[in-house]
Amino acid sequence: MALKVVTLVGGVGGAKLAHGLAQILEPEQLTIIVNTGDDFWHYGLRICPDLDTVTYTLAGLVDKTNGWGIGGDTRNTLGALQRLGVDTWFGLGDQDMATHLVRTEMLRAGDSLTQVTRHLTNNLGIKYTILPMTDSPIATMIDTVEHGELDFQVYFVKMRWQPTVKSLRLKGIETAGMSAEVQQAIAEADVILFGPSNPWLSIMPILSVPGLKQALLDRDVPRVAITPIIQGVAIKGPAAKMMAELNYDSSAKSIVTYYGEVLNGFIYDERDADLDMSMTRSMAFDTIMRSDADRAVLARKVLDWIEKW
Ligand code: FO1
Repeated sequence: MALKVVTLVGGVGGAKLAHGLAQILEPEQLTIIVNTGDDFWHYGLRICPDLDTVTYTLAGLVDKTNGWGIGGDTRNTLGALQRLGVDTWFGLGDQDMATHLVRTEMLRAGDSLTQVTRHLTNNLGIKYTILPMTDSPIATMIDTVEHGELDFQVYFVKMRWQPTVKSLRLKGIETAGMSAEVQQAIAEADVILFGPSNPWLSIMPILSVPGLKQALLDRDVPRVAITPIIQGVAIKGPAAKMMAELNYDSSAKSIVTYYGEVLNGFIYDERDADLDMSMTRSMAFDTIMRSDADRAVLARKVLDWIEKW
């Protein structure tokens, strides 16, 4: 029987790993569960940045420089909004806007985010299953020293993650639940991979969906994270800065500490070969994914290592 892999991811880094896995696995072997804590309403549209980043990456549409949005997209609509006096701090492209229009219309008509995501991915020719972590609307809120509590995208994009983080809260999580699709994917997984995404901003929201962490713990299978931190630095985004603010050492080791029992294996970067990782089953690889080929190579190495357990 073919190996079934579930990967938990946020945006850009996680999308790269998902793309690597998609290059080496058949569609029925891979399910990608995506953070939706970054989702928000903007200009009357429902925007799901991490779902879209994963979708555009797998569809080969993503803007390769930013890692999000659609390559070659224009911003005429934002220009027109600006002319009408609107503050256009969130960079929505014209083609990207089509995704949000379709999603918003379908949600308003009563479809679930899981159904909407299937519709979008099917139409973009993606054969792999991309699932939102939950169908309930969740909002990651960031409590900051300078500005009090901020909506995620205000903190992340408008303020360029400069405010000092005190704590995080997931609005709506108490009443959220796992979809049948997420439950089934986890129940059938032979391997669970935590993408090289920000553990606090991207993976913690997924693990906080009621019942989800326990569903993972119930699976006696490899549950392996890939480090988003190399030599104390985040490949992209605020992970290292946030770790310092939340009183963690900005080291790959702190990622293992943070995840705790939900992991039983860890991939760190070979540039961190001097770290003592003896507290968990671990392996060092080159985890930087510069090219499409790098993604497949890393995915292959991770699965080969796991198969030898
Ligand atoms: N990130 C930015 O830094 N600036 C933007 O203007 C921006 C726009 C944007 C539009 C659509 C989309 O799907 C993602 C977008 N992102 C932008 C990325 C996104 O906000 C973050 O990378 C994630 O939420 C964090 O994973």
